[in-house]
Amino acid sequence: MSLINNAVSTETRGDVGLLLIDSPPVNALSHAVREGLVQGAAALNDDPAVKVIVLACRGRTFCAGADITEFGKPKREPSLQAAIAALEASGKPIVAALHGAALGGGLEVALGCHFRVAVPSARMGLPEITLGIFPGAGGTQRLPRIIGPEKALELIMAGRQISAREALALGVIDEVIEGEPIDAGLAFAARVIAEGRSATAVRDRTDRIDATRADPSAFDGLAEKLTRGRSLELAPAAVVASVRRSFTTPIDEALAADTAANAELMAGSQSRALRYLFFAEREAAKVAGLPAVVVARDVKHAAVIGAGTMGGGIAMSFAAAGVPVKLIDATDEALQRGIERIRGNYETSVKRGSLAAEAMAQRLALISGATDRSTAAGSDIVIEAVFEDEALKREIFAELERVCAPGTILASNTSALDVDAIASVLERPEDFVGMHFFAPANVMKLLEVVCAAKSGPEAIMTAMAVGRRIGKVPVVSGNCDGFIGNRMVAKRSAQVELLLQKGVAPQAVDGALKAFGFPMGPLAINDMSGLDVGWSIRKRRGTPFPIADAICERGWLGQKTGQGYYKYAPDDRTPQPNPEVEQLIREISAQLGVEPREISQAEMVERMLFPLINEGARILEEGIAQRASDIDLVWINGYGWPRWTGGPMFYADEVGLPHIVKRLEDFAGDTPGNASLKPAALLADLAARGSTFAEWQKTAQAA
Ligand code: 3H9
Repeated sequence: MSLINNAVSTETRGDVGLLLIDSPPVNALSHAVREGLVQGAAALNDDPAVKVIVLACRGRTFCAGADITEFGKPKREPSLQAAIAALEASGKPIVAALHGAALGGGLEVALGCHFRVAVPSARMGLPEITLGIFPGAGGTQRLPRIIGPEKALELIMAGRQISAREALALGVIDEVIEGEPIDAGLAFAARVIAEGRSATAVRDRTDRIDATRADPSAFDGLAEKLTRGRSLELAPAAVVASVRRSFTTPIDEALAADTAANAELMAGSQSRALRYLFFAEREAAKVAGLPAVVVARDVKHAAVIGAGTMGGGIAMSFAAAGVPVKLIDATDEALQRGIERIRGNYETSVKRGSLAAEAMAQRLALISGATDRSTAAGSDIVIEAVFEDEALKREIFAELERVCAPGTILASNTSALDVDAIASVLERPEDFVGMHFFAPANVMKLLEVVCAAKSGPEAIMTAMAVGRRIGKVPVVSGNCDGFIGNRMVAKRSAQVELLLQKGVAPQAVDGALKAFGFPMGPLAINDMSGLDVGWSIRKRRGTPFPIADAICERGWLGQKTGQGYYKYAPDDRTPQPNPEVEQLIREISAQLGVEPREISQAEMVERMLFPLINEGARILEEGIAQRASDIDLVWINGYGWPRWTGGPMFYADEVGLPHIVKRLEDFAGDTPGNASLKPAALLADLAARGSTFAEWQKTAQAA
């Protein structure tokens, strides 16, 4: 073995040269790897004994792409494009042998090779769009040349990963070979030599792009469809423009244009935000303050108490991850209703084509039903998802503790109750934890893992691990009214009510946040969930909202009653302006003596978002959230905050904390008595020091 540098080495096996990357944890294409690839390929080309080169990677994966930690830093040659060009120009054919994941730049490297083989478990894809950039190291030029521009566009726009089988069917790879990746590469290389196979560099192929060049109408139609509704994001249009260059522009010119376009995206705030979220998701898995080694308990069976919409959604999440789950409700009727609702959801997915009929059957087979809570015994985790009645929840947990073995995780899906009060009935409170799912629980990614005062490390880590296993993004929260997300949302709701009182129509309120990038406005969401939900919370808290309450008093409870803030035609969920509500708003504003005035969209956005950011700062001060980035994940995954702005705390840093403090003071000035608009001490302090939430987080983590 010859070491080229600390990341790349070469070996010879008979007449095959091995070019090996070994750069843990994921063989990202750091400067050392790029340099090693160029020098290693040159060394093997100079070796007269070598006829074919196999490029493979050590460790758990082929290559996770460009080294994201290098983005935003000064560029070092060779660039990834240049390293790939060197491989493609190799006088001896190179076979890329893929295992684990070949993602982004990792797949682009493989596309620069002359042949590609993969072990059956390998996955590949170009996920750059999820980082706000596009595969600018040739992925947008080479993938269309082997699978056609339309298929390439679909894969790159979705950032979707495909299996080795799908890659073979599409023509991304030449063969799927069982066994160790290096052996697979060597076996294929031996055949290349024996059969004297000639190799055409992908850049020189035109057979799959000729048809689109002659008639781009299918490509144009697809591009229009795939960018629809994404006009606020910069990367999708850049992907389309770049893939279009694959059939309109000579490749070297196209690659140069790609470099310039990608550099611009990479330097912009959208890509910065998306890269930040990539690391934030990994950081969120770490729970501060727990003993160094805590092993999550193995969850082989789960049970859910309560077969309502929430319980059913949670059960569906377990079934989707292949975990057998028992759904338990008090009566056979409630149970059957719950199971029928699940079946109905699956049937809709099958009709839409998003779920195969066999997968539906497999998932249904994993969901069993029972009416006796004692049948939860034998499950490794039991999640209670009954309605928000503290006495009932306590009774359920007392019984569960009696019937389940010590060590069974007992979790409550409460969104509104004090988890310490629920846990107070338990003799083993260390086994108890809150697991707050978001509706629809089978779809929404957010899971708040709520730590009660006595929740044990294993219960917390098991909830986090099981959450990830069932496809959620778990975030740790301390115990307080509303936990992280709903506590912050309450501050926005108060401002929404005030905007209505100032004479702004519901569609203008929602329009402002939609223009910011939220998929739905808060009032349309309230109509969808049912206005009685917030009404009962306001009554409990003693915080009346004159307009919202008046709407509820008239029996207008949202979509389910045909009108709420908006009107709805029968069987149509499209919100239509509601003149009756607009009249009601005028009447109540007049009674309250509020002078209606024009409010710009920018001001509405600030009025709705800055108070919730302020509450986020309080949540950090109190240690309810571990990190500012955890708060961002809550909003991105549970409340539709547009990903490309990074979440509320990242966005606050981008806007500048002094501006936020100033605007909060302005709003407090025209909203007397609203104490929550007073800038939080942490926010005021960071703003005064010219600091940011990101810097605060870095210092807190280092401490
Ligand atoms: C790109 O390629 C651009 C090009 O087109 C060129 C344009 C000009 N860089 O996820 P894990 C770290 S853009 C740096 O927990 P898993 C990660 O932070 C790139 N670091 O493991 C973590 O660190 P820590 C396109 C990276 O087994 C550790 O590795 N590629 C990178 O669950 C383990 O990661 C992508 O977007 C990276 N590229 O999943 C793929 N990737 O231990 C990104 C990972 O300190 N990566 N790290 O927390 C992934 O999707 C997953 O990491 C992967 C492994 C599936 C590979």
